[in-house]
Amino acid sequence: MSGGLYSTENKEFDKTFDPTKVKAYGDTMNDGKVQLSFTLPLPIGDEAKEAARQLAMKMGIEEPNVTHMMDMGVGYTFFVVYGSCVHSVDSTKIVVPKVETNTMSMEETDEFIRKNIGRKIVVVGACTGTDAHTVGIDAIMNMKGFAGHYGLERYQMIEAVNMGSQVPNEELVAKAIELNADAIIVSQVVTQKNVHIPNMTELVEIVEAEGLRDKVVLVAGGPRISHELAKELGYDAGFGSGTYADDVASFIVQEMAKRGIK
Ligand code: B12
Repeated sequence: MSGGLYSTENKEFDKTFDPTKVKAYGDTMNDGKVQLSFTLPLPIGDEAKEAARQLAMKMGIEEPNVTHMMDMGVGYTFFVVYGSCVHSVDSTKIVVPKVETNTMSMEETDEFIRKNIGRKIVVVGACTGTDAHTVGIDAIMNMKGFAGHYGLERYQMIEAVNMGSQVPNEELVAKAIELNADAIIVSQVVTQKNVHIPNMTELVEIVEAEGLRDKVVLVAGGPRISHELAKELGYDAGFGSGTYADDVASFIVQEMAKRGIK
């Protein structure tokens, strides 16, 4: 076998590699070596260090070595622990739902729109709810884009409207209606206590209540947003870390073409 997730390439020196029982790699195959960091709500000292060691053992770390501890103040201590994790994963059984799109360059997407839709498309985006993180949605929408990939504002055939952060779902949908948007794109970065779930759900409900669901392509993104989660919540696609405008633009225009939207 060669290539892909189960590749045995470059493992000819160690015949003990088993794709059905993959363990963490330190410096020899299957040694299970991992490093983890966490904070305990305990004051720094030998007892806190021992608590960190015991907790690591309960996590399946054999012979844990507390290599670093730091006083975080007011009775909290930060730890770095090194050890051998006993657990393994069967990499042959892994299935990750992904957005199925042929990612095109900005020029190819513009050309695709000219050929298949015949007019500029309108994309409205925001980071919604109480979420104040603007960098993700800016990376996708702003002219300069992210990591050498221009944002949607740079596309000749896309009218991109970035509403910024902390935008209520009602306002986002109202703007989409006002501009006759073809796509609504949403950023969610804060996922503490699953705050993104009701917020993302509310948007879908408003879009449906306005009778827009078949008309707009609905996309969500953020570091902890998976395609699977977005689909579950009623979106057409979800994009995680490392997404570029190219991925989103390609998805939107191909989805529009699939639905026959002109
Ligand atoms: C910068 C930052 C802030 C800044 C934000 C400034 C700003 N204008 O954006 C400030 C200081 C305001 C801030 C505040 C808070 N933050 Co903050 N913040 C960060 C930090 C350090 C970087 C985020 C970032 O800019 N990433 C860079 C961008 C490019 O990456 P990205 O967002 O993942 O975007 C990419 C993809 O996810 C995707 N994507 C994102 N959005 C979209 C949308 C669409 C449509 C698509 C297709 C793709 C897409 O494409 C992007 C490019 O590839 C992260 C930690 C980290 N290192 O990630 C914490 C982090 C996100 N913050 C966090 C927290 C908890 C907060 C606060 C709640 C802290 C507090 N207790 O007050 C507040 C929340 C305020 C609020 N109301 O939202 C946590 C979130 C934890 C969680 N699981 O929810 C993090 C992870 C830090 C941590 N480890 O605890 N934060």
